[in-house]
Amino acid sequence: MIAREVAQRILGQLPSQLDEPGFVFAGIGGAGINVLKLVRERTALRKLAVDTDEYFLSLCGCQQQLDLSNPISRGKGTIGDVELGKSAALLHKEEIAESLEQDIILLAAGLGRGTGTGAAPVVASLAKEKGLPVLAFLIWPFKEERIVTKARRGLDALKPQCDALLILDNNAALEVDGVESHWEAANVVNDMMAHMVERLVEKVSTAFPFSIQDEIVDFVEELPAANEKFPLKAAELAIAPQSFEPIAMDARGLIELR
Ligand SMILES: Nc1nc2c(ncn2[C@@H]2O[C@H](COP(=O)(O)OP(=O)(O)OP(=O)(O)O)[C@@H](O)[C@H]2O)c(=O)[nH]1
Ligand SMILES: [Mg+2]
Repeated sequence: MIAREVAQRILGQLPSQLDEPGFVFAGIGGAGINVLKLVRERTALRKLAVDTDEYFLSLCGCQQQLDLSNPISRGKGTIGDVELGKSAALLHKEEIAESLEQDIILLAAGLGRGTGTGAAPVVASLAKEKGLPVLAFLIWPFKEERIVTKARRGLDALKPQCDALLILDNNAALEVDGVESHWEAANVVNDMMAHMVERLVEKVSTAFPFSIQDEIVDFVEELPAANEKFPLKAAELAIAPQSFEPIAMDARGLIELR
């Protein structure tokens, strides 16, 4: 049911005359870019790395980069300041909008610090202004970071700008067998998210134009299975704020969102 709704929302926004849908995958901030780096090159999408951290961007190896650092963070990232992340993105609105020349926009960001949390809603809203479907792949922070309030606010800002949101929880990854550190948990999440992005793009691109709706439905329905394979406890999918209805992939790990 939800899967079909996601598919319809996305399809409803694609132009009727389309050869094959093109994807942009924007990794925003450190976590988003780490996921972006893992998506295999043969995946049919255009990668875009967006950050306020000049040094991190210079190391990411991504061909297309948007450096939001000037003048606001002077190259150094926002050090957790969400308002700074937002202002940096607003100051680079035109460049961001120009870089979103595709049919479907995928975003990845970690919530709770400055750049991903502040800039992702701006990127999503610019895509929406162009009438493009936006799917956000988000990472929920570790409890120990004590940034849940900021993460939640970021999520609230993003929800109205996205057609679908999928959240993977770093805390859940800590409980995966064999994971012994926060670093390893973060990597489990990154791998799983990169895999999901690849899978979605592959499915939609191969099916087009015949059964794109079925493929998106399939992708959403497949998530619990993917979750079993990568035994994360919480992954959620939500559609639009009005009908925000998290699906618990595993009830034990459901993130409290309200
Ligand atoms: N799974 C995973 N989580 C990460 C990773 N890096 C950071 N995080 C999480 O994502 C949250 C946001 O961190 P970053 O993406 O580094 O922050 P940012 O958006 O670059 O913001 P600033 O550096 O403050 O400007 C963190 O609080 C972590 O919980 C990563 O590689 N993998
Ligand atoms: Mg950063």
